[in-house]
Amino acid sequence: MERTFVMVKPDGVKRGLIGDIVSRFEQKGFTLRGIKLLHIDRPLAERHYGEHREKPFFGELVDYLTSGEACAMIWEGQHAVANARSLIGKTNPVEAVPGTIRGDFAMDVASNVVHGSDSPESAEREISLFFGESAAVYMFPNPPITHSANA
Ligand code: IDP
Repeated sequence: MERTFVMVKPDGVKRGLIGDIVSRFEQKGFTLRGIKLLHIDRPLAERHYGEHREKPFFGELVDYLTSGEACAMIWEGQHAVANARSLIGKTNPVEAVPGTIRGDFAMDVASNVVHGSDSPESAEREISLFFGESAAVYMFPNPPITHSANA
């Protein structure tokens, strides 16, 4: 079984798309292993998109990612990385086929609603970047995490 890292970016959260996106992953057959809402700070955004540091749109990309809350998720399944990328669609929504998340919900490459890891290695790097130690907890829901009123 493979895991991938998926994130509803701030424009997707603001537009109320978390539910629809989670639903598409569930319907496809993925298993949800971790989910959290967070406000990404600039150092985390810069690390996450480090490979794009030299690109002309890097500043705009970091502004975008830090502009509001994002929803970070770990999804597990067969060929999780490739299956997630096909659900998400092409980077540029102009090229993303209708039926994909970007094809259905986005118009502009600078606000394309969702992120999905591009390789199993990136997925593991991004999972530890966003979930840290807790990734292991989320990975093995047995025994489940219990929250006690006394904790
Ligand atoms: P991906 O998100 O489909 O893996 P990448 O090429 O890794 O695509 O780009 C990362 C993110 O950078 C994109 O999802 C998009 O938000 C942003 N981006 C890519 N190209 C441009 C651009 O030309 N202008 C503004 N933002 C861009």
